[in-house]
Amino acid sequence: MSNQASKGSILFSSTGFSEQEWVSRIKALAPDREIYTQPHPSVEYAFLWKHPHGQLKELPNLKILFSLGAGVDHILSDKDIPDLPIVRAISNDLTARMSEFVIWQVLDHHRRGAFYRKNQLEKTWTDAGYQPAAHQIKVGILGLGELGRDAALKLSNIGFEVSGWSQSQKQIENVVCFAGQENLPGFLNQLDILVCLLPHTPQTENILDQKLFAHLKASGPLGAPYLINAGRGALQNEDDILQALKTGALSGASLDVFQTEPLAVDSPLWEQENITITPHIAADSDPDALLIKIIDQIENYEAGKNLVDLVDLNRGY
Ligand code: NDP
Ligand code: OXD
Repeated sequence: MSNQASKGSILFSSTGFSEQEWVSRIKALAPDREIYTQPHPSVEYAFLWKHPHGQLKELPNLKILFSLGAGVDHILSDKDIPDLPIVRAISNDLTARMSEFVIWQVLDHHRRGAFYRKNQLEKTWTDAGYQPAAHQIKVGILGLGELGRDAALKLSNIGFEVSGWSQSQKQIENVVCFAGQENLPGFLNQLDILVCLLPHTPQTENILDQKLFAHLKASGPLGAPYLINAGRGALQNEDDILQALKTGALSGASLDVFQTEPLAVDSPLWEQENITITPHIAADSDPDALLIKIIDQIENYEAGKNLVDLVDLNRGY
């Protein structure tokens, strides 16, 4: 039908995602829309993951920026983004995958995975001593948003004693909720395992540093506290983490994100026995789970409905 008004076209722009795979999925879900992989004046919607900065500044028909990730620091760090609504990725698929990652790392530390893997390599039949039960272990989550809340509830269901920290006060069943800068030390000083699921903003940048580690307690049933960061690399001071491992302020760390990604081959983090490194895979989502929601949002928007999952530009997340 050639007289039908054409539907708003889409720009897909990413670094690190397979363009071929994503574009073919977008085409399958939105067969009636043009898809571009380079800026084009007709583009109305931009699907973004680490796009080349400056690329969006002269697109006269652009209406909405969609982040293909939960985090939007990759968009907000572009000084040339147009003043348009930004919608971020929130999906049950992504949330469930992040909780899987957090539970994996918490349980691996709790049940002394590294110790037993090393013993197996050396064919050594030795136990690690008394194994505390989950209810004896205090896990704290920095960030009680979409991801932190789900991880907190699931860890609590396993039996861990769970607390969390956020900007605004939360109420979550069986989770002790702390809020605000003034309550950060009280949150930190009771923990055995610290999980970070904060977004990267000017306020949270470098938050995992020596000053924060100084608030952690010296020892608990598993020894010194253990750090898990799946938020962003910019939240962590890697020199301070190495120093904290040296002094014993931290017993180990699971890091999924890094100041510079990919992590440089000469980074001393690779050499640390008590660090588990994963290459930013904590919650790699099913593209369809994200795209179905985005295309639905576009259809709703074109039908006059309000957008959901909008980024609050004042808060920066
Ligand atoms: P949300 O925006 O839903 O939650 C963010 C949480 O952090 C909120 O509870 C918020 O508090 C809290 N927060 C933000 N700033 C501060 C601050 N200054 N002080 C105290 N608390 C603060 O984000 P999501 O849970 O969806 O995602 C979190 C982050 O996880 C993403 O931004 C991204 O960086 C990372 N991520 C990493 C992935 C990976 O594979 N490694 C995958 C997906 C996401 P409040 O609720 O009061 O606003
Ligand atoms: C995200 C990520 O922000 O994968 O979704 O890091």
